[in-house]
Amino acid sequence: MDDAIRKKLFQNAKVWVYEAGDKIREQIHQQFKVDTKSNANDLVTEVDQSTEQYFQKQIKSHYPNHQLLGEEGYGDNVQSLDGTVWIVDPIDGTMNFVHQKRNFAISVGIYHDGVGEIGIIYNVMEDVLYTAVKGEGAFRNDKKLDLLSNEVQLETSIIALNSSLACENKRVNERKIQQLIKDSRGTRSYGSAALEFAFIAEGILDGYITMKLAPWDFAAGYILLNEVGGITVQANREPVNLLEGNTIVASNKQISERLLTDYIELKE
Ligand code: 2AM
Ligand code: CA
Repeated sequence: MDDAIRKKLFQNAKVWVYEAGDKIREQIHQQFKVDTKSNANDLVTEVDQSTEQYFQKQIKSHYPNHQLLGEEGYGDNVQSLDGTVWIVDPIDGTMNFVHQKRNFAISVGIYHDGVGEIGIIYNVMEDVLYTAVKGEGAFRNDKKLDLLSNEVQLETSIIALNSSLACENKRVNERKIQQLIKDSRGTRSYGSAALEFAFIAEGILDGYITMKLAPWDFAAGYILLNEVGGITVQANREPVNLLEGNTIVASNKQISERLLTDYIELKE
């Protein structure tokens, strides 16, 4: 992608994310409708929907040739990553949004011909914006983030886990995950994949393992983590697939290898 085009795209995306954040903060203490999707704990609100519609309108009016892959279905039926594709989660961490009214993020990843160009994760209630532009590093607000250290050992690491990993009948061997809980310094579960990626990029978490994530959950985080030298792969060591669900291992290079070798055992 041409540098000037990428720069303008980044400016626009940032403005729209901030505007969407303003709208969410305006609505958060009002009554909003909460529905369920695939199961009783899979929540969606009018705010998720109106936020995605806002992105849809902005993207289509400024960039009619771009595609939008969005969680709430107001985008396109994206079948390939050819051209420019916006992968948007209007609210990542909807359960936190509903129950806690904090700890959720807007997540926007922009890909061109399959290459991650721009990643933006906005922690709406803390007003912290994480950004990454390919080849230019990652930022937390105006502060450039350091490259991840490969010195850190698993025994002194904090690893974020999606809690369903420790349950039986999942795709990974839960006993190995239980061992990881013992062997690492500590584990956390924040309930927003986008924020969990951002926290690794920031260096306040050392890794993240999670069951099936949708592309919009990690599209921005993947770009952010790339820019600080982090590794994001599927649990079977294959590259992530931005068009389907992935079981994800994200961390610095050294911890990534250790997690994949010692703690991830896939079930049939
Ligand atoms: P969401 O809030 O946008 O649904 C919580 O552990 C993380 O997993 C959140 O990022 C959440 O995103 C995501 N998540 C929750 N349910 C999911 C599902 N059924 N498929 C994929 N991701 C999910
Ligand atoms: Ca969401």
